[in-house]
Amino acid sequence: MKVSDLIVKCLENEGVRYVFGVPGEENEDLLFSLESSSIKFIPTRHEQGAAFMADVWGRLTGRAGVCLSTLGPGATNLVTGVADAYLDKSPVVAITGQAGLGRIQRESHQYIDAITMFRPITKWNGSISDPDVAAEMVRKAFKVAESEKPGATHLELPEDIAKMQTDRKPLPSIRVRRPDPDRKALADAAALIAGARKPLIIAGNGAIRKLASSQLRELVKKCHLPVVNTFMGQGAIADSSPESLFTLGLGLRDFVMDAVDQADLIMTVGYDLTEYAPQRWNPKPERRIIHIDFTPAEVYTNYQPSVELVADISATLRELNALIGSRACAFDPAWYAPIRQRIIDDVASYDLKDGQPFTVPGVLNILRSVMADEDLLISDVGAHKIWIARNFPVNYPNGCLISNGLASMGFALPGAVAAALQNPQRRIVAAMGDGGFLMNSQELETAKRLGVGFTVIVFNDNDYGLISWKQQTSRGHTTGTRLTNPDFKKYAESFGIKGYQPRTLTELQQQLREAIMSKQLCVVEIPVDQRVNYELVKKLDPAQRTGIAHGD
Ligand SMILES: Cc1ncc(C[n+]2csc(CCOP(=O)(O)OP(=O)(O)O)c2C)c(N)n1
Repeated sequence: MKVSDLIVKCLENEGVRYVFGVPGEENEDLLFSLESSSIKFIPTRHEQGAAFMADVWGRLTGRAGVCLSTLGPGATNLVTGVADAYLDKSPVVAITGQAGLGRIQRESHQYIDAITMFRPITKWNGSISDPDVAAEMVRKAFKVAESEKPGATHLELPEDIAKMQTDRKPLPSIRVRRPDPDRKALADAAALIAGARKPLIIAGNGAIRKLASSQLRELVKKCHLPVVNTFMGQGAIADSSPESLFTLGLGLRDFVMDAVDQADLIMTVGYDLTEYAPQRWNPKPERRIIHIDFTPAEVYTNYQPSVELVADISATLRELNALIGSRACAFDPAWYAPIRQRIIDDVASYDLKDGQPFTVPGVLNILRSVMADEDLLISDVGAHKIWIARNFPVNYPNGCLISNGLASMGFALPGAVAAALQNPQRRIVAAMGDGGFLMNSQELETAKRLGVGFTVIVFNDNDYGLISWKQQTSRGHTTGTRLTNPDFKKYAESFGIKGYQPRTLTELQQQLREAIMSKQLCVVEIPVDQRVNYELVKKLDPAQRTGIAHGD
């Protein structure tokens, strides 16, 4: 069999349904092999869009999303999306074409060393330099990408190898069971919890993978343990439940920090340091911490766990549930209930009033009332992301996706394409700033061509808003952030899709509802007032002059 045919057989064997990408001369054989397979090749308008689609497919399914590019410029265009999957722990297999083996030893048209380029942003990568190793390498790319913690892998396929013959077959894809937690560590953790006065859980990215959230919810309910989630842990427990203290992750001292400060024991569940550095919530390293994750804790002065439960998170929480049940451990919610109430009241205080300018948190309150729990909100990166993380209650694991490891603008719109393909019944809203929208708005054409439906919300402040927010707060003025924009309604219409431009509160409410309920591809441009950002700084910490978001 031809190598490119074998690779496609291997992809089918891995359960791949879509390959997102841009064609080129050097991936031609693979494209034609895909043509006669059960896998659909989705041409995108930029390789970055393809990588973000694969990234979101991976987040939602737990199975690797696949993106494809040609060599050189195709491969460099994939980089941001692949890096996003790598830092956000999403399983992705990126495949790039390459020049034939006969010309890569010398300076050569479009040739760059893609293996070296992808190495720091992948868990593993390699070039298929022999027809007989192709099947093995594809299996390895999927196994490594999908095993905890998931991430991106990369395969390079030189064009001459793609045409060669081999008699190898796809390797079976066998699910590997993850280890159970250690007995002694479990007992130590249970004893720490039983001896604590004010324990608190930080639920991170890992808490929404591999069914961990149902066990977490059980433990939390039984013991009335308060939970804060990171941006990417949204929905691990329902924000509607009395134990939720919403989101941790703002550079500012948000209300939730009162609970984190008071806690005498912190139990982290699937917490990724990439999202929010420990010194931000744990300035005193002596605090007791229980680390529950698929992998051991990073060595970090401000993160020195007393116990590490390194195993499958779901299995660990199940065991802990059983152990703690017999100790009848229940905490009094009185210490954190007022903090939760303060957060809820604060969110409600942003309800929009007639005649007032629109604000992101005000729009989010309308969105929350229109969207059902199981609907999906995908956030891009910017000031709106801070508000989405802080003010948009999530009751469903993966009910809100945020790129917060790499925190790359341009993620949401292509992400929504993949989410809509993955579940055409689901209502999906992709929210972004005017900056992020025009970074990848070309994928509207991909969505339109595919016939998928979702709502794009563009929060328009004619500005790289988050950067202005930071600059203004730290220096009193802004530079290099102002933008001008096209007419977004006409822009949407030029793609043959509906554009909305609400200008009054009634129009905003009606048009948002109409857009979301229609499940049609459309763009809603909402002008937003930035002053609410500066007011948040004053409200949370008038003395604080720097740091709105962590590392954006
Ligand atoms: C690809 C990329 N480039 C630059 C940045 C730095 N950055 C973070 S937020 C931001 C501004 C975002 O502006 P916009 O999309 O309009 O959203 P807003 O902040 O106005 O809500 C920038 C430039 C980034 N995170 N990702």
